[in-house]
Amino acid sequence: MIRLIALAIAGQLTFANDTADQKPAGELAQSKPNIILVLTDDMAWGELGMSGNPKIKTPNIDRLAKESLRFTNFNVAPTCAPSRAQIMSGKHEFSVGVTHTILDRKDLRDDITILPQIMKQGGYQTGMVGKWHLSSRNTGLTGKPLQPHKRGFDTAIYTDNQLGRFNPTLSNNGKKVKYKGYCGDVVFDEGIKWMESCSKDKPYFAYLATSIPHTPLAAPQRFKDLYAGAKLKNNEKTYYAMISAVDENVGKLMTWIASRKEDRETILIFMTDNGHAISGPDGAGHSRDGRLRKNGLYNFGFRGGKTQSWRGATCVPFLIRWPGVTASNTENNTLASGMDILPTFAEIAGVGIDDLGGQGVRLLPDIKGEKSNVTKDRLLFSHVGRWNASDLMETYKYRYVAIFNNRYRLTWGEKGHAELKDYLNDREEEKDIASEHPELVQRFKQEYEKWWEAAKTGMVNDLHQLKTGKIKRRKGGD
Ligand SMILES: [Ca+2]
Repeated sequence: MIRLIALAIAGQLTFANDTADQKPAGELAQSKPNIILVLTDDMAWGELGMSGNPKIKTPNIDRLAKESLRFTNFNVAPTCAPSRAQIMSGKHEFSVGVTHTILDRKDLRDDITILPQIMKQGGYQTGMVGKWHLSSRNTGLTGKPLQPHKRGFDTAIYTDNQLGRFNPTLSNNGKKVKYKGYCGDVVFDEGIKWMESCSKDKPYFAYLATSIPHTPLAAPQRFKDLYAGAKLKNNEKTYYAMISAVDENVGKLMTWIASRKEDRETILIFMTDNGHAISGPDGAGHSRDGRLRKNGLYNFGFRGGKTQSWRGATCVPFLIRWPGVTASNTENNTLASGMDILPTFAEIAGVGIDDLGGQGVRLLPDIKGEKSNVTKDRLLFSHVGRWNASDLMETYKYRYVAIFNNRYRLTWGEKGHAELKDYLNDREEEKDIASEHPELVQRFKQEYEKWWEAAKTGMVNDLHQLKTGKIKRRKGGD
């Protein structure tokens, strides 16, 4: 449901007013739109000026937000590779083998059809630039390739994880190429170059995945200068400078889109891959129970950050601007997920897909302002994964876990008992109301038990390690 309201959360935006440019749904099919999906790494709602952050400078993303439909309850996984697995598969990351950001456990299982392959089926030209993080090994467990240019992207200019901050060397369809400049600029510049190289006879899908503002922290001086006088620590200034660098590139992209003369519309989506971080919750100022310390970075009032279980771990910006379809400066509070991107894009591309087993849901009705496909009883499951080794997964079953519907969230922290929060009315998830809703707690727990047993069957990389006895221990990761 679209609510035409002022952005009360920031108190800075004007009332939404233009629904007049919405097209009848039938016209959508006449010309498939281009799709540009911008994904940033490790920034959340709190890192936007429009969210009331008094220090950060993001004028272009703020402008895009005003021109967009904003999903206010859009949830991804609490870390990098798992969120990318959701986007690429339409399923929970555990169902497709991704239980960590390192080792073989970030390998997106090779026996499934992924997003760019679906877009190609729909006649799209497909390109990506940036951080892939779903393995660049030659083959997965069934012998199929894992690199993005062999999994549906016509062009993939990428690294498996972090891009070098300046003059990064990237794989261009498997060939190492050194690019000049700041990594944030490279992602957008090469993305624009690729889009300019596309035929106008067919739509394109461009996936631009920055690896910033994740650590290591580094930004061009002119962005650091924006924060010279700010009351922030040096690493925080650089973190915000990296976000301002992304912001400038988003502005550049918007200008480029406006300059194009094309018959088809271009959808622009901006989203992020996990909650609050530089690049973990500690760096942003959260304690292990998710509470923000007094000197922590602004987090939009949410509890928790990256790798944790509270809302600040998973609820991220999702802005979509589709001229003629989305009403500008509007909000949608549907309980949405990164898993929903694949079925939604498939519908836009006119591609029928296999049943996703009740995981990703088509959001096109929400985007068009029609009755949502997302049912009121939808439950989402968040689990940080990251067990030290595959043989320990059961001992991590209740560590940084959340089960949530569109109002209540049952969470486990690092250790301890479950707490139930009415997160819609208790933004900071302070009050445990489990004792007031024992039936709800019981139901959520039962659903979680079922979900966990089913999810384990999809953890192919962990299962393979257990079967072969080649248990790899964690050495680090992000
Ligand atoms: Ca991330």
